[in-house]
Amino acid sequence: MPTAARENMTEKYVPMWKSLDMDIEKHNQLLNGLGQYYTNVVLPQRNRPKAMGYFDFVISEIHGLRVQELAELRAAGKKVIGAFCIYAPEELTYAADATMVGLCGGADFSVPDAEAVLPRNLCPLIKSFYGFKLNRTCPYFQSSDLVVGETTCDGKKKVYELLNELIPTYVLEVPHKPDTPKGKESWFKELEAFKAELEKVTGNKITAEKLKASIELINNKRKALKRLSDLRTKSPSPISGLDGLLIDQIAFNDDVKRFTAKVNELCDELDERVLNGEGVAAKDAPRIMVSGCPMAIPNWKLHSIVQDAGASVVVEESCVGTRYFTNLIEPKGDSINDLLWAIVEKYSQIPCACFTPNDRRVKSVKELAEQFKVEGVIYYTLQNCHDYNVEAVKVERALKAKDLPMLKIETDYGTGDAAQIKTRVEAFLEIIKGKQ
Ligand code: BJ8
Repeated sequence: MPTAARENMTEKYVPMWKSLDMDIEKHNQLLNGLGQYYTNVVLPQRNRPKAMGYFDFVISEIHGLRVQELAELRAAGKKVIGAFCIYAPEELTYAADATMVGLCGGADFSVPDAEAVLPRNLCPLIKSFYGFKLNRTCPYFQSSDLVVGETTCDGKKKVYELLNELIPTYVLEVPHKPDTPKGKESWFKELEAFKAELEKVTGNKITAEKLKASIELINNKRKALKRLSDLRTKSPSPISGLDGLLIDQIAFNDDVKRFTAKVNELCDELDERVLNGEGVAAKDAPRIMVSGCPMAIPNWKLHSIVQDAGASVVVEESCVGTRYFTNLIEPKGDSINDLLWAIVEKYSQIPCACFTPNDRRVKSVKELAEQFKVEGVIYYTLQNCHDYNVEAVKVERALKAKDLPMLKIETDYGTGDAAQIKTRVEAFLEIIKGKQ
């Protein structure tokens, strides 16, 4: 966003941010940094679809207009529920007439504040979100009436205890063998308990009718994202990896109906591009899958490096990516129990590395590689994320058997290693080109 526009926005929303008890001075620093980063990294991309204008607008107003919408919802008596994981059931939240927003941290900005309390050798995603709550610069945290954590990785689980000192934090007990009868039984009970909690917090009863409607609402969002993802299987891809990632990130914060409509509008434009054989990268640009830890806003580091090196990221095997939208919820009946069981079935198929065994993910990586005609996989691990770090062994073996090269990148949110990553990515792309 141009500096003048940013300053105007800052002025306009100060009273709202103050009412949310935000640290205005620190928040200004954050906005300036984010605005410049977006202007330097995302906006200069060539040949972007016209419909990306909406998503650029969303980002430019991500701490403004969208937060104002949430304030209006709250003024009308509705609740905002913050979440950190795609296991937090959006469908139940919307069925309670509440709104869910993503709170995962993707910025280095808040990490020093978190490190004043937490150990340094902890995953940056966790330090980032905890720091944002500590330093009061995230309007989504400040707008949340309740946050929902989950027992996935140890780092998150323990930080939720500390987070609960700052904001009411409800922790879902996610089974670590979710795809077993015992796991599903236990997840069903957790959903029942979460339903009761939502009813208590919102004062609204979750009826079968409401839950059915919200399942359809979220299914439609997932369908639109899947449609967009399917378009990236085309060669050349009609949209850049960075823009694809951006939309997957925005999916966790925008108004669901509007977002779904805008993604479908974008897909209509991309359909045209595909018909005309129009793409965003050179026809022979290596097609890359990024697989691993989720990339929360504004984590665009790896994608921009890969794109600048002349490759095309065509798919993210990630929770900010295929893991979020691959499966829909398909109820087999109309009762609350039927609907809850349908949610259990869908969520227990999410192949997160926190669970064991997680062969479903290895299978998914292999299938996506074929479907997207991928020529190489960049395995992305955040520092100190043991689950994804260890699971790289199995993924690499599976890819080797398919003669697909894999590059493992372990990084944080800082820019200190960008030059080194760039060199490694360039060398990796040379290997791929040698095979073309
Ligand atoms: S379902 S991937 S969104 S837990 S915070 S595990 S990076 S050490 S985010 Fe996740 Fe749900 Fe699983 Fe998906 Fe590692 Fe960091 Fe833990 Fe992380």
